[in-house]
Amino acid sequence: MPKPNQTLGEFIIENQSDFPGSSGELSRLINSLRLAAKVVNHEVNKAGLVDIIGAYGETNIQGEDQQKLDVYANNKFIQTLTNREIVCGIASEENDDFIQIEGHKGDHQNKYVVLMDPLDGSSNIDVNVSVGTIFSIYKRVTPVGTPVQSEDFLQPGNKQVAAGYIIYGTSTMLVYTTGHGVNGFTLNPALGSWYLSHPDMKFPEEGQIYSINEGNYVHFPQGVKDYIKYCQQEEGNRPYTSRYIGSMVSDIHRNMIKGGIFMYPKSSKNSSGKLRLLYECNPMAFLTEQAGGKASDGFQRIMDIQPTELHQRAPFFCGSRKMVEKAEEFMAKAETKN
Ligand code: P6P
Repeated sequence: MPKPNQTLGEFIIENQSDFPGSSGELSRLINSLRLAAKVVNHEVNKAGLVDIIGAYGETNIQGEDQQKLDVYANNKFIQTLTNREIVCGIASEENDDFIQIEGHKGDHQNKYVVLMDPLDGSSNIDVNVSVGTIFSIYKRVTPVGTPVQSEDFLQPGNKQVAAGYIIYGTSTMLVYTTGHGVNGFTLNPALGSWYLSHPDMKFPEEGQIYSINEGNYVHFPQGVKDYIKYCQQEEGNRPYTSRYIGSMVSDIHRNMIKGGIFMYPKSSKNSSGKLRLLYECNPMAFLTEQAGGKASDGFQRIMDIQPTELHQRAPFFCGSRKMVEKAEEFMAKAETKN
């Protein structure tokens, strides 16, 4: 049972038995992510000091080449995961192909693969809006040797062994699941320690917040338009409140705490939506379901989709179970009319 103010390290040790047969690798993997998160957090929180750290493409006062923060974050997570001898491969939004991690024995024996969006919403950094890192962890399918994309990376979301996000907001939090519920840890930057601030997080079954970029309204499918109108009608506990930050981790984190639905549907502009299935939709869906919520593409469970490409996109409806079910009703109704 989670203990309030427990440190992340204590929590991982106490719950090691949750991962039978992992002999500690998965715990070490979570540990390496929390280390990288601290380093990235420090850099993200300096982002406003462009004059000191220098904008991308320039050199900072130490004469170092300034990297874009998403490139910086990507490099930090890859470097940390590589050094820890736990993963045999990493796929990232920042890299066209996955990265093979040979391991010190040069035999690719490491058991896990990680897929990540190292800094989602990075365009918000310049306007001081919170951003996030999203990660998804699978056990490799091929027994040993160089990982194979189709086998080890293109796994459906229902095979994830762990997933989580780091949100760099008014405080920095690591929220993750290993299939045994969702727990949130807040970083105390003075001590560099993460404390269990949100034990056993649960998505409220119902909510009154809907999150979608209504600027795309004219491009949405009829079912989405009908659901948005439903949210705005004066009836019962409606109209709902519209809240859209434009940073998915922040929008879903808020909705998980307060109740709500986040939608990035397909449109006549984006035929499969904008969000990436493997390292944005699937990890957020795993967390959402573990917290009692629901995540679909408007019709089918997101985590049941069999991926065919590393960077493929998917329409995304995620949040309070009853709200997602209502949106799916509108999608189905509009579909039958077509
Ligand atoms: P739009 C950020 O770029 C992101 O990938 C998600 O974090 C966010 O929900 C979405 O795109 C915002 O996209 O088209 O509404 O600006």
